[in-house]
Amino acid sequence: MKIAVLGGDGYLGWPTALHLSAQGHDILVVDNFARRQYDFELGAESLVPIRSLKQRVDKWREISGRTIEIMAGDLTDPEFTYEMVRKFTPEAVVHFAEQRAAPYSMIDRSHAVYTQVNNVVGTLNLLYAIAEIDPEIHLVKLGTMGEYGTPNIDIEEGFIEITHKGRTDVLPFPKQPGSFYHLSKVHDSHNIMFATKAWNLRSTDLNQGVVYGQETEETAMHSDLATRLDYDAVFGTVLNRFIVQATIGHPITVYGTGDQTRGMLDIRDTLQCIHLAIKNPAQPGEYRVFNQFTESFSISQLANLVSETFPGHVTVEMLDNPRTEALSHYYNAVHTKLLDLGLQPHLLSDTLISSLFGVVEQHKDRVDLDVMRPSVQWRKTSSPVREEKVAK
Ligand code: NAD
Ligand code: USQ
Repeated sequence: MKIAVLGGDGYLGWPTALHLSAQGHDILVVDNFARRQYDFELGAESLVPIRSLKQRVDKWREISGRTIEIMAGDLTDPEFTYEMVRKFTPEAVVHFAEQRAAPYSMIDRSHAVYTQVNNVVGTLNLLYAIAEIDPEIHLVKLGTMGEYGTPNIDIEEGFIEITHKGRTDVLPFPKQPGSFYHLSKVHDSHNIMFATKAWNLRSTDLNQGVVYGQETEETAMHSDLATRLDYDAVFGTVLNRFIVQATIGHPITVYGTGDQTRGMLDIRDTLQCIHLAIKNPAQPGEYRVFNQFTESFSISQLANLVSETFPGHVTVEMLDNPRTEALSHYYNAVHTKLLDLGLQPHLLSDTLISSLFGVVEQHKDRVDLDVMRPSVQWRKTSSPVREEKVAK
C-alpha cells in the first residue's frame, strides 16, 4: 500500500515509517520538524542521539534497499497539505503530526494557542484534503486515552449506550481531558467524527495510552536509525523518565501521591496497532475508535517496578503535583478491539526495563539535570500579554 506517515520524524512516527516500509509498503514521511525546534526552545535534547531525517532515510535505503520518500512541510498550511495528498496519492494516512506534550501546552497562553491551532487546524486541513481529493483514503489518527479523563465508571471504546428518560442511544463517551493538549485531541475527535459522517470518509481514531520504550526491530539495526528518547519534564513520559532517573542516580519524581493510573503500552505495540488498523480499514462513512494500550499502572507501581528492577540503590521523591489531575480514582478502560484484530501485546517486563537501563547507560553522559524537575505549573496562568497590560 501507499502510506503517508505524518509526523514521521518524531518518537513514534519514525519507527512506524520504518516498520511499514519493512512490511513492503511504499512510505512517504511528512514533517515540519517542529519537534526539533521545541528542543531548541526548551534547551533539551533526546537522550539517544538522532540523525537528520535525510540521514535516517539514506541509512535505511542502504540497509534494506527500500526507499522512503520525504516531504517537508506544515499541515497547518492547506496548500502544502493538499499538494502532499495530490502528489503522493496515499491509500492510508497515519497522522502523528501534532504538538503532543501536555506540559508544553500549559506553559502559557501562547503555547496553549499554538498547540490547539497546530493540532486542530492541521487535522482539519487534512480532512478537507482527503474529502476533496480522494475520500477513499483511510485516515488513521493518533488520539489519546487522556481524552476520557478519569471518570468514576468504566471507560468504553469511544462510545457508550445511554438510557435517558426512557430513551436509549449510543453516544460518544464523555470527555474530561486534563490539559489544553488533551483538549486539542478531543476537538480533533469531534471534527473527524463529523467530517466522516458528512463526507463518507473512512477514519480510525486511536486513543493511545502513554508509550514507553525506545528500540524496535528496525531502529535497532543501526544507530543512525534510532528514534528519540525524551526524559525532560516537558516531553519525557513517565516510565521513560523514571528509567533515566534511576540509571543516573536521580530520585524518581512521583507527582502527588502517585495513585493516578494510566493505560500504557510498549513502543513496539504502537507499531503493531497501526499496522493492524491499516490492514483492517474502516468502512466508508465509518468513524471508529480503538483504545490503544495494553496494561494500566499507577505511577507508584511504575516507580516500584523501576526501583525493584534496577540493580543499584534508587530513591523515590514525592513532589507536589504540578498538574491538576485526580489522584485517587477509579480506572477501568475497555481495550478489546485491537486484541480482536490480532494484537499480541509486549507486556511490561523486567527484561524490557533492564534493556532500557542498558540504552540509558550508553548515553547517560548526555543527561542535563537542569531539565529534569517539573517547571510547568497547571494552576498558574502566565500570560506575557496580560502581564504587560497589568503593568501599564
Ligand atoms: P513527537 O513530537 O515526537 O512527533 C510528532 C511529530 O509531528 C514531530 O516530528 C513534529 O515535528 C511533527 N509535527 C508537529 N506538528 C506538525 C505540523 N503542523 N505539520 C507537520 N509536522 C508536524 O510525538 P510522538 O511521541 O511521536 O507522538 C506522535 C503522536 O502520538 C502524537 O499525535 C501524540 O499526541 C500521540 N501520542 C503519543 C504518546 C506518547 O506517549 N508519545 C501517547 C499517546 C498518543
Ligand atoms: N508523572 C509523574 N512523574 C513524572 C512524570 C509524570 O508522576 O516525572 C505522572 C503525571 O502526573 C501523570 C502521568 O505520570 O499523571 C503521565 O504523565 P506523562 O507525562 O507520562 O503523560 P501525559 O502527560 O499524559 O502525556 C503522554 C504523551 C501524550 C499522550 C498521553 C497519553 O506525552 O502525547 O497523549 O501520554 S494519556 O496519558 O493516555 O493521555
